[in-house]
Amino acid sequence: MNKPMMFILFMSILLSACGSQPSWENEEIAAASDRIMADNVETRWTIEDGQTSEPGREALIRLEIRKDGGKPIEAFDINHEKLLHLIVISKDLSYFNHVHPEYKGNGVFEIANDFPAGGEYRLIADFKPTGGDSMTKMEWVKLGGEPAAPIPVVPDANWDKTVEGKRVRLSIDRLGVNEDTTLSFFFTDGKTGQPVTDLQPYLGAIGHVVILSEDGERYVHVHAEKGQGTGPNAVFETRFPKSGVYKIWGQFQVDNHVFTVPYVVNVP
Ligand SMILES: [Cu+2]
Repeated sequence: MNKPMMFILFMSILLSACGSQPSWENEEIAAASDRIMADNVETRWTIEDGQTSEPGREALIRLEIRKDGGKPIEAFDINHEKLLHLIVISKDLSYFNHVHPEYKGNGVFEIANDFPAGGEYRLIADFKPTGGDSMTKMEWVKLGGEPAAPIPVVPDANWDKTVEGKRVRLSIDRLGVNEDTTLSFFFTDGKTGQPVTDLQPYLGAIGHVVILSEDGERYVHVHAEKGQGTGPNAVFETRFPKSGVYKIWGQFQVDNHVFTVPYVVNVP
């Protein structure tokens, strides 16, 4: 081997040594920058109107989840027992549905939904790509057909509701902007007044609470406190981002049946 060849061989060994030594560091950096964050995720929503006659109409909701480069996100982690949680709310907040679309592969989720009328709906998806953050993506969609007459969103005079035979009283310890607060639901039997002590876990917690601002723009995150029993109390933690009117939907399960209790509150 001549001298220039020796030199090239030596340099290439040196370079490959330099290149290989910190490669685990490079991988870590790559992994960190590959971490899927909400800002790097795009969702494309489509609604395929069914052929059913009004007022009730079934339509297929399709959600494609992609990285901002356009590649589908393939893998999702189970979060609260499901790969994806979808909330469907009418523009006037009178209609609420919480469903779990089927994963079709290639970042596509689908579910048929029975909409009460045409018009605008807020779709809210909660999911966690594998190796990424938990995230929420929201979209307004418009369904063909005649919209229902809007029902005004009016703050409740009291937070004492009876739904499907259960009396549910809500108390909120601090109702202010950007304050950590707790929502406590207290359950009694609507007829006997006896405390309800047989709440069943729903999606891995004592219940599920959704909060949306009156204009549909702010979806407020709520967490059930850990280690709760089976009633008569269910406690959740949250924080309201801005003053205004919000609707709260509490979902609970008794006798393998989920019921939804709505409240409207004004955050001063
Ligand atoms: Cu869900």
